[in-house]
Amino acid sequence: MKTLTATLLATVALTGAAAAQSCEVTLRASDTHPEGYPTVVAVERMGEMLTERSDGRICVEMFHSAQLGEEKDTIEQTQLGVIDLNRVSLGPFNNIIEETKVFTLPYIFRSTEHMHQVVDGEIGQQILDEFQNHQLVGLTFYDGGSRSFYNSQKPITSVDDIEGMKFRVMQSDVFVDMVEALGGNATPLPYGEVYSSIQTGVIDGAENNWPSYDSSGHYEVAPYYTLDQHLMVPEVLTMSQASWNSLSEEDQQLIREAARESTPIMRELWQAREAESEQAMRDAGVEIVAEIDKQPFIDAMGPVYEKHVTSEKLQDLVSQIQAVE
Ligand code: GTR
Repeated sequence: MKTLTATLLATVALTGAAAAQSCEVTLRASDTHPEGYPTVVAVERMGEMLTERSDGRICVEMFHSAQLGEEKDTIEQTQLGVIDLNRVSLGPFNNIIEETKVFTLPYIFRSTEHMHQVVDGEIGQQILDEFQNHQLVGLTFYDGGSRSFYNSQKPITSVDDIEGMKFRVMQSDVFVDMVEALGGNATPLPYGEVYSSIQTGVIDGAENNWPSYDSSGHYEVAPYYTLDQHLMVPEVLTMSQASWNSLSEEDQQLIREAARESTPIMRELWQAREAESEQAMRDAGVEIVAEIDKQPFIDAMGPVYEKHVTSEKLQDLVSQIQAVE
């Protein structure tokens, strides 16, 4: 009996060890958002698909909540191969991959549907392909909703109210120029520094979508939110080219497919989360300016386009995006 139990235990232990060891490849994934956020869940689901389809050989280990650093730093780490998978906004790529600017221009997308048509089509693929020239592999796009201004001072009801106000922007010159074109002052800062910077009055506010405004707690220190929806910045799932090159073509294909399949999952989660967060913000007592004339905001963006859409390549991409129905 004793021997049998011992044998059984040994077998269980062995199976356990084998299961733990069967992940031949563990991809370290980074995200600035907390557990349960749509981008985090989508990459975790992608990991489950990969593990299943590779018979347990490939696993994804998620480091959420900026555990591996702020986006600008994690991008560098991904280029170096320290981080394997990185889900980031396209914004911080602007200063590295010029072509990404076209998807981050203010009011470039007319609607979520327009953005989906563009990023899911040929233009989206062209932008993903650009990552290859920067030690990265562009896998798929996720939604980032519409971004609007919020601040600690007053309800913004027109462009004139922005005059002289200080806003944090993502680390990209496009967004610095965007705020300046509206008469404000822009401070590029990592996401993780926004809360305390508003709290201490270093900046008056920032801009983001409902779920980020909610999950970051920024609404606690900046309770005025104006739905001017100046940006719709897609998010992107990237992989380190160094990690990519270490895999077989079959495994690369598995990753490409699972990444692509994670996009509709993300979008469904996103839609629900956007509505939930908007409601949570209303319940928390945020003062929302929902009725705002966007035309003066749109009209003010001319200089941003002039300054950033300079090469023929970018001009052509912008025209192509605008032509998509
Ligand atoms: C969020 C986005 C993040 C990050 C953040 C920011 O909407 O999902 O990836 O870019 O905005 O403002 O830094």
